[in-house]
Amino acid sequence: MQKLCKEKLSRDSLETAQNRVIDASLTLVRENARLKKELVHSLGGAIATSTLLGVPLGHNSSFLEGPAFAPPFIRDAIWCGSANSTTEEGKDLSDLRVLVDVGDIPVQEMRDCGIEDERLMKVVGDSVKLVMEQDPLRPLVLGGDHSISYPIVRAISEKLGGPVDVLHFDAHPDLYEAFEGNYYSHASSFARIMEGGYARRLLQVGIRSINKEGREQAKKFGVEQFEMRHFSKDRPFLENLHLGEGVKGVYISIDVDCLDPGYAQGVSHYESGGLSFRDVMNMLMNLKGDIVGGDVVEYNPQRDTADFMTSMVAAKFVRELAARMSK
Ligand SMILES: [Mn+2]
Repeated sequence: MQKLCKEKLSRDSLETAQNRVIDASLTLVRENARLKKELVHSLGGAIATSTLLGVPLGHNSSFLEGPAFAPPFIRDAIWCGSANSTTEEGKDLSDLRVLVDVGDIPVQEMRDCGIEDERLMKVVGDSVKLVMEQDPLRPLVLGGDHSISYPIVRAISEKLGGPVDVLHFDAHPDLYEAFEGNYYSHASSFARIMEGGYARRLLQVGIRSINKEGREQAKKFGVEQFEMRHFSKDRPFLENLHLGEGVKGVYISIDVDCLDPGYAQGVSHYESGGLSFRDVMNMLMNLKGDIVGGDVVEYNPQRDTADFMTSMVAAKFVRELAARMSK
């Protein structure tokens, strides 16, 4: 931003121009969401319609930034002709009452304008709120690195007027106070969520890369961590979860690296000894609770196999989560 200022524009006129770009981005989300809501109503309405919102943001990753390119790959895979549009429990994703899409936030374009993280994260949250304003739409966000879960959960909690319960699938707890000095790091998003009071309970499942700080932060925030080394013992509990009672509902965050890398090579952080896709599905399918939003993050197409197999894995998470959220 300083560079842009020095070259051509005063700080004030730059900020005015940046705000116009932000407004244009929010207007596109708002109008898309409004149209999709009208279409859902014209089909007889729904109680909850899963709404895809892409956040192509990868610069808060500590290792590789490929998740910035993920949303279009996941969309392609959702609608890939090799599969049909019916989910495992029989929902038809081509029914707009089940699933709609409001497109991507132009993250890179905003960064090119010198818009920095504090405002960028607010745009992510404001976009989520614009989706929620069009009842029955509920946000299902395509990442992006995991830093985006913070503004999403913050926005949902602010919009609903209280905390939610968060079910978080990941190899990593993402609880660093500020990873490598980055307050918005993808490794710190759940510290931000907990210190903000946006979650009552945070359940982390699939954890197998955790150090002293991760355990101390979990203790400090009262996080319920379910480590892979105890998974066979925890499985009966995790396959019978009832969350969101007495708060504003349940939020589900799926980091694709919760899976063993044998199931999902297209991620930035390979950590062996992870969950199978079916393990996650068993927990999701049996979960009782009102799902108010979710994300699927950390898919990295730049690390995927030549035929983009992991895009199909991320897409199946999205498809099945969309089916669970919609009603
Ligand atoms: Mn992770």
